[in-house]
Amino acid sequence: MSLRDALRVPAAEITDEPVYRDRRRLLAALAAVPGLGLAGCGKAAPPPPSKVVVTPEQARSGFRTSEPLTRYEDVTTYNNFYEFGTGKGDPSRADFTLRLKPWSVAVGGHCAKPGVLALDDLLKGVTPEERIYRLRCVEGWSMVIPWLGVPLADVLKRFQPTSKAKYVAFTTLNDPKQMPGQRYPALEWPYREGLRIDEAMHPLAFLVTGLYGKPLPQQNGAPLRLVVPWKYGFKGIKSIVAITFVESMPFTSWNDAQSSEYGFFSNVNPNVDHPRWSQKTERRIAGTQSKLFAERIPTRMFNGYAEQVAGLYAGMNLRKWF
Ligand SMILES: Nc1nc2c(c(=O)[nH]1)N[C@H]1C(S)=C(S)[C@@H](COP(=O)(O)O)O[C@H]1N2
Ligand SMILES: [Mo]
Repeated sequence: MSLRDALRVPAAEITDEPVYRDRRRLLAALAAVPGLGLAGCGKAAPPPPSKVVVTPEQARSGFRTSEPLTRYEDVTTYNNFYEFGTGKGDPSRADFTLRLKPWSVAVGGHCAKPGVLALDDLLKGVTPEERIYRLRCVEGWSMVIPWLGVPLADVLKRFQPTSKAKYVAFTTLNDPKQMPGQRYPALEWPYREGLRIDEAMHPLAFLVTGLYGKPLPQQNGAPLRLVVPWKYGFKGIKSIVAITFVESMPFTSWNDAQSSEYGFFSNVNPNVDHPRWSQKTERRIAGTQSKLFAERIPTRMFNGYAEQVAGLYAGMNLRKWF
């Protein structure tokens, strides 16, 4: 059985060979956990499954969608990661300069149990999951990606944030030797992002260690990145080295670069255009659709996750707090 089959068979649908299939799924999940050394070494990635099977429960939670997946080859060659160049093809063409081991994450600020943890320890005991999320970039393209990772809340709770922790700030590695694009002032380095604490604790907020059952490639934010599926893609900060509980709205890179164009919240919203382009539609790069000519589809409020997240913003003017 191929990995692609393993990924498309939800546990509930398994009727034959249950042990074998479960093991394949587990291996795929574990491959994303650093330190376990189960990474698929250099083998070509599988093509996307033609149809992903999603249980009603998974659909209700937003954890999986049955929309056609974006091909592995597109997910890993059409990237935004300015630390490795500003062109879409730059990050995947870059040398492998990131030193992934050891990798540690400093968790601190307003919490009872701050610490600097090796990545393995940060994730220890938290069960890895596969989530199939839509990713909508503020530039107007989108993908559907099977991520591997853990709910952000499960990790954050262990540090026991205090009542002063109103926001969570995230920081990317700052080292021009490992990230050659940092020699150029494309953004103010290190890349920084942030969430309000209730957003960070939402079950859809995901800390990602892999995709398509394999460890995260450097260009997708190895070894640890954030994915917040109802927000524009730039909130999904890559190669995280620090997580800090803070009391006031933190500095975020794109908001600082151009606050009239990139808000702190950056929830996907087809009714609030970017000053220089419409956000009503998007080019969906998925299935057989190529990057250049992908079909335009309507953009959905909160990227289609309104049912799950609209409550976080009840009473807020989303034109003001864009
Ligand atoms: N550190 C860092 N994180 C980043 C970026 C970046 O340039 N640097 N780009 C962001 C943007 S604009 C998008 S759309 C997503 C793209 O993720 P992907 O390349 O895995 O699709 O990563 C986000 N995270
Ligand atoms: Mo983006």
